[in-house]
Formats: sequence, structure tokens, C-alpha cells
Amino acid sequence: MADGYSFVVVANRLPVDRTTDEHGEAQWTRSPGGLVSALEPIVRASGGAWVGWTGAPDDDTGPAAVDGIQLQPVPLSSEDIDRYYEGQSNSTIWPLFHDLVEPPVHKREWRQAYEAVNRRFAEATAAVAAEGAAVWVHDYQLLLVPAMLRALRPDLRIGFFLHIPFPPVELFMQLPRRAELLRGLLGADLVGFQRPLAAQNFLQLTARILGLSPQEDSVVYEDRTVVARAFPISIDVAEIDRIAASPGAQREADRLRAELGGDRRLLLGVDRLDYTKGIEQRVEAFGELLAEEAVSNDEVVLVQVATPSRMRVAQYQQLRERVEREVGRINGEHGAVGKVPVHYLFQSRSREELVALYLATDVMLVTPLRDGMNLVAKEFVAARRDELGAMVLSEFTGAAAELDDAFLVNPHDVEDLKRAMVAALDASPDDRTARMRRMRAHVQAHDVDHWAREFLDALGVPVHT
Ligand code: ADQ
Repeated sequence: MADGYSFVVVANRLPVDRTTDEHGEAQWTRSPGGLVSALEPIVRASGGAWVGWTGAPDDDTGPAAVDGIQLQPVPLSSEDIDRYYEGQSNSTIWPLFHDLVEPPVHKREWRQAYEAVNRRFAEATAAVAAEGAAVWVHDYQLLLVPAMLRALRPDLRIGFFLHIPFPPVELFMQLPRRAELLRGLLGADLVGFQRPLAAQNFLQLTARILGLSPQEDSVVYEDRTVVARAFPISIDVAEIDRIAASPGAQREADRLRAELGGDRRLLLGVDRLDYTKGIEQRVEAFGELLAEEAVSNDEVVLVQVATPSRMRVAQYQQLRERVEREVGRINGEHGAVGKVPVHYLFQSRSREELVALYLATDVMLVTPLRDGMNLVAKEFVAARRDELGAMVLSEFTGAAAELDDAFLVNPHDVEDLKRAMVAALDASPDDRTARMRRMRAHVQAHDVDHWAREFLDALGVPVHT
């Protein structure tokens, strides 16, 4: 690496998981997910590098080349993980950017650690980027990196994409050291968001906090033009379609349906166990429908798959307890021997298993209180080659702006959730097919590769794959 890499992705996590084989040697396996599958071919074709954390504490693994991508690990100590990752990123910024669904916690030592870790990411990137390289920084853990990187390397072309919502002006104003965070993002040439409103919030803040004069989709800062626009992220549609088309997936879907009680209608939720996802409200609404006898345990069944997530953060442990208690209560009150209304799986599942579940489903429930995009909604649509299956979708997801043929719902309103669930269950096959067909056309035309290319095109980076 005498001259550095011409394209560098910077994200909290590397696109791989590290395991150790029987000889004690480090092995890397590609981690699943749309972002990795979208960026990997682009990074590989451009001979690029990826800067990020391995996911393990105090891991001093050095750089490694895996599948044509240069990995540049940024080590994090246990204290960094406590303060930068679980603290400032996931207990301050995450809840505040999701409209205070839970109260954010503010701690000075978390902010200091966040700044120090962001600086290490910037330095690691500056060390590997070639002269004039394009760098694409991702997400809320690294808000300060663009400005830090620009200070080190003014020659670089810097893009930033925020995967989560960007809060309204009044909420952002609550953040300690808000001006610094804003200046952090303004270090980029292009700042991408999931929704146009988020870009507008950001631009308004540059006027309010820094006294700048934003234009329609840009602002001049330190003699540079910074563009802020929406680039709604998507999924690897071809991959989901390939899995859905396999005989194994359909067989598994049939098996699941038979196991759950052949003639019961299946409602499904698939989320990380996170308080932004509206799992509690969803389960509560389902419980009320049973209690009011709008539906019965013989007719319907809810499967909720919840991936364990951030389990060292107290708010997540408490959420887990509340959900488990509510599921237990509903099953106790409305279940029968060998037949319960809610199947709750606190587990991660393979993509193949998720697709089989999507195929078995009558009504998909995607009801976050707030969500930047929500990829589960798009995966469900991409899986339904049969053009059947209805979806209840929260208005507060980025996905709702694109998938407005779903049964849209205000997830804060349990009555509205109940109404939408019943409407989706009662919809005629023709209605469901017409809605699904339109949603599929949209998702097929806007996959994750399309997203990455649009962003890089706006950044002025040629994409070769
Ligand atoms: P997340 O908050 O993680 O992403 P989401 O967009 O739904 O939310 O993506 C979750 C991914 O994890 C999906 O691909 C899904 O299939 C998978 N997943 C969920 N539950 C699972 C389970 N039990 N087992 C296995 N896999 C599971 C953040 C933002 C979102 C934004 C994305 C991408 O919060 O708003 O859409 O980044 O930008």
C-alpha cells in the first residue's frame, strides 16, 4: 500500500466477523446485510479499503485483505465500548435522533470518548486513503469524522450517510456540543439522509446554530459547498428473490404454516429488539384484539422474531423484560394447551429462515415508533413473488414514503394499530395483490445497488463494478 486506496468506506463495524479456527488462526467471514452486499463489489472493483471495528473488545488484529477488500481495524477497548458505543452513540444520540422514544442520557465522559474514538477513525482513514481518494463515512457513531478527516486530508472527497432519522431542529438543539456535531458533518462534501425532511432539518440547523445561509439543498461553509440530500436506502432485491424462489424456502414456509396450525392466519414481526421498533405497542394491540374477541386464538397467530441487540444497555434489558411479560400474559389468558396466540423468538435467524417466514405470512407488522428506513418492510415485499401478503406499516418509518400501498398506521395509537391489523386481515385477495404489485415494482426499481450508485454519483465518484 505505497500510495493508498482510492476508495475508502468508514463505518463503526467492519463488513466481516472474526472467528478463530482450531489452530488459533484468525478467520474472517462476511457479515450478512444489504450495506455490505451493496458496497463490497464497489470497494473490491476499486481496490478499496474498509475502516472499522472488529466487534471484539481490545482486539489488536492488524490489517488484512479479505475477498479483495483491505480491512483496516480500529481497535476499541472495553472502556471505549462502554463510553463511545453503548454510551454516547446508543444512549445519547440514538434515542435523541429517534424523537426521544426513550430519554437520552448525557455524560461528559461519553462525549469525550466519542470525540477520541472519532479521531482515531479519522486518523486511520487518513493513513490509508490515496491522494484525492473518495471516502464514504457511515452513520451516527461517526458524526465528527468528516471534519476531523478534512483537517488531516483536505485533498479527499468526503461523503457521509446517516442511516437513522435526523431530528427536528428543537430536538437537536438539546444536544450538548451541538455546534461541534454540526461542524463535524459539514466536513463532508455530501451529507446523505434517508428522507428529504432530514436534509432540511440539517440545513435549517446550519442557519440556526452557525448563522450560515443554506440554499435549497446545499450550504456554503468555509468556502466549500456542502450538499445535503435524501438517498433512501434499500436491499439486495436479487438475493431475497433468489432465496424466495428456491424450493427449500417454499417447503419451509409450508412446514411453518402447518406447524402453527394450518388454517390460522399468520401475523409476523421481525426486528432487532429495540424500543424504537414499537414491539410492545404491537403486541399490546394484538392482545386487545383477542380480549375483545375481534380475532380468536383459533383463527390467528402472531410470530414475533426479535434479535438480541445492545443487551448491555439497561433500557434494552428493561424492554426485553416488558415484552416477555406481556407475551406471557397474553398467552396465559388466551392460549390453549398446544396452541398459543403469540410465538416470541428472542433469536437471530438466517436470511433463509426469515424469507421462509415472510412467505408464510398473511400480515406483516412493521410498526416502529420511529425508523430511518426499515429494511424488513422492503425484504417482505421483495420476498412475495406470489404477490400476496399484506403489510401494516408505520407512518414514522422512512419506508412509508415509498411503500404507501401498505396499510399505514400511527403506531403510538393502539386503536389505530388494531384497525390496521383488522383491515389487513380482512382485505380481499384482489386488493392485497394490487397493493403488493405496486410495492414490488417500486422495490425492484430501487435496490441497494441503485442507492449506492446514486450517492456516489452525487459525490462525483465514478463507480466501476
Ligand atoms: P436497523 O435498525 O437494524 O437498521 P432495519 O432497517 O430493519 O433496522 O434492518 C434490520 C436488518 O436486520 C434487516 O436486514 C433484517 O432482516 C435483519 N433482522 C432483523 N431481525 C432479525 C432476526 N431476528 N434475525 C436475523 N436478521 C434480522 C438501521 C436503521 C434503519 C435503516 C437501516 C439501514 O435503524 O432505519 O433501514 O439501518 O440504513
